[in-house]
Amino acid sequence: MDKKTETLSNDILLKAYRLMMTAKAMAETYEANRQICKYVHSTSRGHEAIQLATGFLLQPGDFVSPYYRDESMMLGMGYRPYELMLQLLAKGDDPFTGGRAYYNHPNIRRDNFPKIIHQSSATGMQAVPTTGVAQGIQYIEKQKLIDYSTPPVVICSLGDGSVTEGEVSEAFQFAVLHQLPIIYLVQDNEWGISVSSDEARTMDAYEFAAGFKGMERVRVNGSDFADSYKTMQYTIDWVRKERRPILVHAKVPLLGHHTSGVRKEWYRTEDDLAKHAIDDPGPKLRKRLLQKGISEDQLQAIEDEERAFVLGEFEKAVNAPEPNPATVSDHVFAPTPVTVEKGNRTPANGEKVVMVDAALHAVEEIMRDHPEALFYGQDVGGRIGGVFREAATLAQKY
Ligand SMILES: Cc1ncc(C[n+]2csc(CCOP(=O)(O)OP(=O)(O)O)c2C)c(N)n1
Ligand SMILES: [Mg+2]
Repeated sequence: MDKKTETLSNDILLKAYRLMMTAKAMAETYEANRQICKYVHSTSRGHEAIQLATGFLLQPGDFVSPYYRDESMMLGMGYRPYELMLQLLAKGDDPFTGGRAYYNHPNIRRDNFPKIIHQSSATGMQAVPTTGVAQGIQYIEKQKLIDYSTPPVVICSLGDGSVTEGEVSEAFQFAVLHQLPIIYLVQDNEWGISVSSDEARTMDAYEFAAGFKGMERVRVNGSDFADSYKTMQYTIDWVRKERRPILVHAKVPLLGHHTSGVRKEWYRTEDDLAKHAIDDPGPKLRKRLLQKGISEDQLQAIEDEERAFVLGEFEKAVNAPEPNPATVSDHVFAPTPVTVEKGNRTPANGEKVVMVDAALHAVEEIMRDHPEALFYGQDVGGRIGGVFREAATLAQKY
């Protein structure tokens, strides 16, 4: 796949550099305050370039499932460090989960921002529901339910370790079968906690994707901001136009600890740490900016400003109110309009119905009342509606 070749403006490179320094100052602040930052958290150190590029390019109508390491993607989308820190510290005003989930487990529907469905801590679990979002968008387009001025794209962010999970294969299979408008962004740091890539797999995600017919794929140096930006720009434009799936394989170093609780020194050698340090995206971009005529003083000022800004954000977050215990059960169940049984049970007179038929009738009621409903699963097909006839006639009717 060809990438765009035009050179990027100094403005965008400086914006990226500033946010890289923000992310670095955040990681350093968390590390220096481990007594306060006691809930487990990962930082984006090493992955900043590809994440910022992605965050900059997403549009408000798009959907994204960030990974737990994607704080720089959040900064790129426009979230303030303070907002992310509220979740880090489980504060009541955390805009994502009101203090209920770990750091960088966002879910939010905010005006003028890309939309984020609920995220889980089980690695790879985002693949199936996020692919479902792309399926929903395709359905909306086919049924002409919304006339999109900018056709939305969906991004599912994954680590290299998570791609070895069965759940991810299931999502890939579905995306190629239905040709869904989704980008699987794989950030490959060659580690899945303490398991190295050669212990876990014989191929990387780019090679693996070749087995899924109809999956486009592209490689990118995820530690180089310009390469990351041009590749993601090309990829996002391509999916907006083509409405087909693509996998982006971004090679990145892992500079921080796996999480605050899993220290790199436990299992990584000096050689490995030194090899990863060479690809730190910050110094790489700094060198490029100096070559482009930006002064050392200007870059130093950015670093100092971001450090001071992050310290201020942290102090504010530490002093933010704790969650109100009375709200603990809010949002556990959606309120239901059905609270009492009304109407007549069928069939009348206590006559019995085989269980599979009762299920079929219930599903049929849903499909009749909600034209937007989809029914799918193993052996749910149009021919006979499954060998137990649990979907009999539904394909023909709906
Ligand atoms: C299903 C599941 N298995 C195991 C874990 C524990 N775990 C958390 S992160 C992780 C490694 C994931 O590696 P990768 O996807 O490469 O992401 P990275 O942290 O390297 O960015 C594991 C095994 C988990 N959270 N969920
Ligand atoms: Mg990894």
